[in-house]
Formats: sequence, structure tokens, C-alpha cells
Amino acid sequence: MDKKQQYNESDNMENKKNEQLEDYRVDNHDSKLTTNQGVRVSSTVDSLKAGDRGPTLMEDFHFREKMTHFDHERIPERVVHARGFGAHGYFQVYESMSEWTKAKFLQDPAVKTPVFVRFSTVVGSRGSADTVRDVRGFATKFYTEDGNYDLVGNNMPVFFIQDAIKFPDVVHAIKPEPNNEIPQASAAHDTFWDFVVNNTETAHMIMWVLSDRGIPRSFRMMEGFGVHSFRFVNEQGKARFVKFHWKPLLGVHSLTWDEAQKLAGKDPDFHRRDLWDAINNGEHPEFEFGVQILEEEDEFKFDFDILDPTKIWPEELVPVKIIGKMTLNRNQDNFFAETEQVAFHTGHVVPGIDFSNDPLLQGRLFSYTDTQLLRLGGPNFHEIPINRPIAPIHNNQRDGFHRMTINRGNVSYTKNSLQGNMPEADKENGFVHYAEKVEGHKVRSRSESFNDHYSQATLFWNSMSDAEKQHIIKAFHFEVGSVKDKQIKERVVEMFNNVDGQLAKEIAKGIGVAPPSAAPSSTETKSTAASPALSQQNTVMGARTRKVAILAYDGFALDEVQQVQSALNAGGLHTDVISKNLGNITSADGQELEVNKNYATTSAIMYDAVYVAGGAQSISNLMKHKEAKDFINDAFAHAKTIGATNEGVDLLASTDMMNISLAGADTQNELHTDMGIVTIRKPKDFSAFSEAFINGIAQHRHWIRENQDGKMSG
Ligand code: HDE
Repeated sequence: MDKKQQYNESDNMENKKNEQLEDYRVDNHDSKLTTNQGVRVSSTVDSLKAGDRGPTLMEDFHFREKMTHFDHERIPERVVHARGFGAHGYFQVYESMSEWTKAKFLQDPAVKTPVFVRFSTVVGSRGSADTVRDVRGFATKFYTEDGNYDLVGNNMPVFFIQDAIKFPDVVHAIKPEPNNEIPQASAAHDTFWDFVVNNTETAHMIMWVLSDRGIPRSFRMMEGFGVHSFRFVNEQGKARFVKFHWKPLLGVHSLTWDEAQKLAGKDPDFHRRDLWDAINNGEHPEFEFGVQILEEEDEFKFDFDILDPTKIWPEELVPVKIIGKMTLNRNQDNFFAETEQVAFHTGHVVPGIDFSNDPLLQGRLFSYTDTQLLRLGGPNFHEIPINRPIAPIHNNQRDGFHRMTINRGNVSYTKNSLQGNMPEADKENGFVHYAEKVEGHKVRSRSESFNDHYSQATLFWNSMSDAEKQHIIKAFHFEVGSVKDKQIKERVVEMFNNVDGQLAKEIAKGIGVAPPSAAPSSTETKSTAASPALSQQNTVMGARTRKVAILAYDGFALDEVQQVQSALNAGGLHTDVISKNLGNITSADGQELEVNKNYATTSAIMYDAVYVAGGAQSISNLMKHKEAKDFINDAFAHAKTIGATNEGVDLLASTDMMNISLAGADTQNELHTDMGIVTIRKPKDFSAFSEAFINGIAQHRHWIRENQDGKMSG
């Protein structure tokens, strides 16, 4: 039995892809060096020369092979989504979806379908920073029994434009400006905002990008969306419209803007490191899969067009049915072979899933294969291990660059009699496109039902909490404040006056232009009230997997550190001991403790919370360390939970927060929690403190602090 047959007959889907990849994995640990022809190499540190001070010789085939391969190591980066990071995992449906779709991977809860996910930013080049403000790609390849299905989505449910023909325009406008290639990975420049004000269909997407969604805390804490309307088709051929959602079990959380900018410098790999570490630690990121299902007869029921990709179907109108879960449980072995070479395509669908006439989706159906042909150098990219389906491939396609398959026999055409007309089309199980009735005139135009550019931007704005609204306004101040052309800035204010009058006034204030000239246009007739599901304030809160910095120095109270640390670890949180120098610190009672990071190798922006343990000598030293105070001030400014016990409280009292959040806590002994600051002195045990500290961290951030006296920079 050949390998492929084995895969088909195996009951265990989960490991199929892994087994298939095994054929390609190589460890060089105990092997001798060879050329690519398998010839052993005697030396690779000196080239072959005519005399040891003479010229290098052409016949040095090893030198030429090594250098030629190196010269060709790069492939073109993706035009968009160049920077990404991938992981393997599996998907399981909760219950059979046969009523709605015949897609095989959505039938049997016992089947674990292997997946590969690639998260990405859109605008920056391959080496750009992870934490820039941008949309994130969230692309999933399901290796199903019926062939590969790719759900190529984003972390925002709408898009900038309504028709794919504008894609080159929006991308040219947002990319670095062509004369000087500035700025990298940023929308904060003239050409992008010029595009926005001249293409007002962007309004809704701009609201998302400038919201906290544009600066996620982690790939593990992002939602994913298929964006377009797709179709589910069941065994009886009945079709319904669907929208796809991924919902992270850790909730949806974001960085602050100040933190995101600092991280871009201090740890440009922040998101990929976070995902890599989580998977290595066995904290497998989980995302529930949700579908909104709409009967075909309800297509025209709403005051927006369901084919318009700048619109959501508010969850309160069409509930999200949670149907399964994806778990990412294995890191890639090799970034290039897997993350770089993976090739997604909206046209990779399986029986049971079909398209809609969304004009953005229709254009994407052309673009993805086209781009892979250039990027991966020919038509055989489906043979690269990460792209191979686990379902067998049989067709008459032949040849081309880098062909791996060795097709036997002399027949490569259909119809044939020499091979009994095999491989033959499968009338029963083959993919049949949904036979939607279409008719119309050949026109280069857009449906009038796509003309409302503002109602859902207003809906989004109305759904935000006060803190989220403030973040959006500040994001406008940065993005549009970076624009040089005054006319563009004025037009931004006029444009967003159609979203909300107050928003437009606030934008104007920060960017040095006049407030809007007219009253905001009325959107009364549209459903703009609010959709609570859009606010991150209403997401899952929790402390699991969060990172806590413990500040300490010689003379620290070991007992306090140990008790708090073990409570945090028991709650599924991570801790690092941070001090002035690497090596060990010595506690008040003479015990040694290893320092995990020093001030030089880390910073508060790498953590979700900070804890300062007591110990009089430790604290009097930390008070002299500017870095320790900066650490706390940063954590405070970024609205993070800060905890201190005994003399540790004195250190807090010497920082920026003194006037705001301590409210007498520095002189009290009892447990004190206020705005995410948790303190206690002389406790009998530390359990009440640890509990309150963890509860604080579980809130993610204490945005209320942002309103305190301009101290916040987030
Ligand atoms: Fe893409 N997009 N896109 N896109 N897209 C690409 O394909 C394109 C759009 C998305 O991790 C490219 O392999 C057009 C929406 C993701 O490898 C390219 C249009 C959404 C990824 C391309 C869109 C996406 C891409 C570049 C307008 C969310 C990264 C490299 C009609 C639903 C996949 C590549 C990965 C990548 C074209 C709009 C998601 C050029 C023409 C809307 C997640 O083919």
C-alpha cells in the first residue's frame, strides 16, 4: 500500500498532515557535509585556489554550488501580508452541520482535520515590526478529506473597498510612498488619507483600523472573519448565505498605542514570539468557529446589501452559531518551507462551500493563484509539502518548473481509451458550482445598494465604550496629524462628520483644522443604534497565559516572592524575576534567586502586569534605580495591573501613580485595590493579595486610569 492510500484509509485525520511532512524533514545533527548531489565535502572554509595565495579556480564545484544557492535564497515577498507567522493545529466540529453543508470536515465531531494558520500584517515588508497599526491577516488552510479548503480572512470583518478593481489603488496608496519609500508599515501619510477622502466607502474600515483592533495584544487574542458572504450548500443542493467567524477563547485584547510603538523598536517580533512561546509552553491557542447563516429568501431583508464587503451582519440581527474549534498545537519546523511557502487562495473550496457575488471576493478568486505563480516560481506550488492536500491528486496536468510528481504512462489527456478514460470526472462526488441564476446587462457599474458608506461606521462608533472612543480619536490625531497636506486633513474632518458629529469635532481639535462646517448628515433611517458584540469591553476576560514582571533586588523578601509566584503560576500565568543585573540576587535571609531578565534585556511593555515584593534593603535599592521606576511608570501609563506587598508599596509611592491611584494605600495595611493597583502590608498570608492581583490582571487593562490628569500616554 503506498503512503497516500494509507492516509486515506487511516481513521486518524489529525496526524495525516504531520506524517506527510515527515517525508521532507531533515535533521543534520549527526551527518557529514555533502553537496546537493550527495558527494561528501572535505572542506568548506577555504575555496580551491592555485596556490594558497593564488586565484580561486572555476572547477571548485562545491564553492560554486554553495554560492549559487545562497545567491538565490530569497523569493519575492508577498505584495501584501508580507510579514507573517504560521502554526499547525487541528479543527473539530462540535456537531454535524449536515443540515446546512455537505463539507466533509463539518460532519463528524470525532474527526480532527489538520490545519495550518498564517497570521500576518498587511502593509509592512517582511522585516517590519509586528505591533504596527494595521489589519491582521488570519488565513487558515484546512487539509480536509475532500481536498484543501482555505479560509483567507482578516481580524476585521469589513474591508476598505467594495470592488476588487480598486485593490491595486488602495494598496499603492497605503504602502510607503514611491518617491522615497517612506513610511514603513504605516497608514499615517498623505497618499493613504488622500485615497480615503476620495473613496468614502473606506469609512467603516477606517473606524476598525483606528480602533484597538488595529493593535492586537497577541495573535491568540484576535477574532478572525471571512469578510465576504459565502454559501453553505447541503447534500440536497439547498444553499444559504454564510459569514465566517473565529472567536479566540482568550478574548479579544489590544495593546495601547504608546506600547505598540515602543514594542516595534524593542521587540519587533513581539507577536510571533508570543505565539511561538505559547505553543512551546503547551498553551495551545484556541479559536471557536462561528457561522452566521442567512436563508436565500432573506437576502434583501436588511438596510444594507449582504454582498457589500464594507458591511457586517450585526450579530444581534443574525446570531453567530458556534460550530467547532481550532487548536494550534505545533510550531513550524522551518519558517521558509512552511510560513513563507504556504499559498492560500479564496478559490480553494471543497464541496459544501461556495461563493457569493461579492465583487471583492470575485476579484480575489483571480488574484491569489496569479500571485503564487510569481512568488513560488511556477504552476507546481501545490506540490510544496505545506501546500499538498492529504487527499490524493489525479489529473492530466504535466511539467512546469520544479515538477516533483513522476507521472507514469503515456496518457495525459482526456478523453482517452488507452487508459479507460482515467482519471475520469466524478459526477457523484465532484465539486459542482452552485447553480445560482444570474442575468443582466454587461455594465461597468456598482449597485446603488452599495452607496451607503456611513451607517455602519456610525454603528461601530456607537458600539464603542468611552475608552475605546478615546483611543479612536487619538489614533486619528496620530494618523491624520502625520498628513502634510492641509486640504486632506480638512476633508477627513468633513468625511467623518458623516459618521458622528462629535467624533469629527474631536478629530479637528487634534489635527489643527477647523471643526466641520455642516451639521452631521442624518442616518436615522438606518440601524445604527449599537452592536455590543463589537466592543472589546464585552469580550472574554481572564488572566491565563499572561506575563508578570517581578521586580526585586538584593535583600528582597523571598517568602513573598515565592508565595505570589506560586499563586500566579497556579493560575496559569508566567513570571520573570527582573533586576539590575543578570545572575543571582540574595534575599534578606541569604537565599539565592536567579534573575531571568535585567533592565537592559527587557522592559515593562513586554509584560501584562508588574509585582514588587517587599524587603527593606531591596526597596531602598530599587528606589535608586531609575529603570525600576520607569518600569512601574510605564506599566501604570499602559493601564496594567500593578501589585506590591509590604515595603514594595513604598516603591509605588515614589512613582507617578502616587497622586492618583494609591489613595492612602501607602499608609494602610489592609488589602487595597483601586484602578488596577493592588497593595497590602503585613498580611498573614498572601492568598487574598494574589487573588486580587490575578483578578486585576484578568481585566486586561484599567482604562479608567487614562482619564487621570493626563498621566497616561496610551
Ligand atoms: Fe488578500 N491577497 N486580497 N485579502 N489576503 C493576498 O495573496 C487580494 C483581501 C488576505 O498568509 C495576496 O498570497 C485582492 C481581503 C490574507 O499568505 C494577493 C483583494 C481579505 C492574505 C491578495 C484582497 C484578504 C492575503 C498577496 C481585493 C480578508 C495573506 C500574497 C479584492 C478577507 C495570506 C498572496 C497568507 C494575501 C489579493 C483583499 C486576506 C495579492 C485582489 C478582503 C489573510 O493575492
